[in-house]
Amino acid sequence: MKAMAVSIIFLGGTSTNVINLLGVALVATLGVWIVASLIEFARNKRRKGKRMLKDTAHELERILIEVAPKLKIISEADSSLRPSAGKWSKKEILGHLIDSASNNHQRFVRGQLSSEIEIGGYEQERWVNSQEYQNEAWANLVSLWNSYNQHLAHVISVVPEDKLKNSCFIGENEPVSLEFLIKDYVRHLKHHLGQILG
Ligand code: NI
Repeated sequence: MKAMAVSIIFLGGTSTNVINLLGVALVATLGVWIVASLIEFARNKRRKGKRMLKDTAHELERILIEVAPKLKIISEADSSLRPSAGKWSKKEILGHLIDSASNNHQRFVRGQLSSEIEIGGYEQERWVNSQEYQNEAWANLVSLWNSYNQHLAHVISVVPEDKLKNSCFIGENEPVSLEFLIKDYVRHLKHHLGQILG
């Protein structure tokens, strides 16, 4: 650029030419800088999204490895016990977590298919009652819950990071992002596991 400016002066250009040329150079440099910054910003955002997905999938896998053996040794009698009238037994809490897995499986997949989706909510008490988890074998529930979550950990790990901001309208609630749903799924799971193992 300096060489060009010098050559223009040499060819008889005025100082106005030089100032114009410097102006163009400045605008071009600024333009390049802005584009480079935007590309870097988008790259960082993608990296952050990818990291969140990998971390969440690993956390879920770690929970399964740690918790599944503890669940397996709980007896049929203990798992059926309701702490008080109207409170869920361990079987019913784990059943609720299976319902959460199956509903969130739908959300995690459908939530990738378009930037805005509507999905019905689920009535948690009625789902637990209508399936009579209380009358199902504990070992079967533990096995289903464990396998379903192994699959969900895989599903989470392969969500494209550019889908994380997709909006999901669930029932009558305010829309939430797919990213929120994924994080909230594991938070909810930990909460109920605490009730079973606490
Ligand atoms: Ni719950």
